[in-house]
Amino acid sequence: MPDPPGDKVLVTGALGQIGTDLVQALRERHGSDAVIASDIRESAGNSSVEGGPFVILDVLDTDGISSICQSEGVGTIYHLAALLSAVGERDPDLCRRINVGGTISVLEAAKECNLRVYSPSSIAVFGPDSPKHATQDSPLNPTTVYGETKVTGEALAREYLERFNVDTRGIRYPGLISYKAPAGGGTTDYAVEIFHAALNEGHYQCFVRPDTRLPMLYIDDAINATLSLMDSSEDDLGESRVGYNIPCLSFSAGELVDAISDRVQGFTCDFVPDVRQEYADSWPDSIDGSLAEEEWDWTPKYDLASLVDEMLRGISGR
Ligand code: NAD
Ligand code: AKB
Repeated sequence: MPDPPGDKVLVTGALGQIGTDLVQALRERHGSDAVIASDIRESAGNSSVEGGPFVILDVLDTDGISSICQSEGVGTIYHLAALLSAVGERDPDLCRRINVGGTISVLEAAKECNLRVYSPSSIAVFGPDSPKHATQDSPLNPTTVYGETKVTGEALAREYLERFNVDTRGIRYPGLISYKAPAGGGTTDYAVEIFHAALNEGHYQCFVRPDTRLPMLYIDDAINATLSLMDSSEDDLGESRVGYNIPCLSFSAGELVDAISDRVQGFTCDFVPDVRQEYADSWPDSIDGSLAEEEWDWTPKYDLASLVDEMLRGISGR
């Protein structure tokens, strides 16, 4: 294996919901110039990402990824470029091309340049045959194309680790809740949109039923878990390192509405389920993250009340 070209960090899909917060956190740790944000679209208006180097990069372009890593001295890629469930189910071929093809491109570049790779998975790897409280080893038979691409992503990461010794790691993120960037077209987007609607319009039309319960996490906890996994010694990580369940919250859309109503006077919500209800129903209500807790000692800080407080504070700029 050659030495990695350097110790800088490249983030793909950096303008998305997670990238916007992750790039900022990585720049606080490593310095602005050491973190190269990239996306397929222009960065205009994304102040978190604009505080340092940014390049246009299509994640399907393996040579482009290798060339940036070599010329800029990159040692680690955080691979966030993907299509999420709602957008992905509308165009399954494109979803497969970007999610699976993009992951292969990144892993090929990592093999060539000896890079470390963080590639997130999702609770969407589970399907209707998994228990409602899904464990690390519950069956992975998703009914969404998005979920299939995430199962394949974990398999690819495992293959590159075992066959080519590429240091690959990943977390099965639950629905993530943040305010710095809009949610990117997933089923759990209602849990983000609702806060903006509550403060701006006083009303939200929710696209899942009030009893829809899903695993969720506040973004600061998700970023913290990501950095904590990447900081862990390889010796501590077992076979699940490419797709850890992590400890997280579990609440229904109705409970979220109640928590917001307690804090935003006059807020109302009605429920008009659409096709995304089907995707949500195919996923677990909660997940068991005890393996992540045991292997790399991680637990979340935010509960539903503090998450709601932070979201309302962040959006209203208090
Ligand atoms: P997002 O949709 O907000 O952002 C994805 C970014 O990828 C976008 O900025 C988009 O422009 C970019 N992109 C799309 N096609 C590209 C291409 N060909 N080349 C380069 N960039 C491209 O997604 P996110 O919420 O930030 O999610 C990041 C990762 O985390 C994804 O793998 C997603 O599956 C996973 N994840 C997210 C959540 C969540 O709740 N946000 C939950 C589970 C897993
Ligand atoms: C989505 O809803 O598609 C994502 C996810 C849980 O993977 N937020």
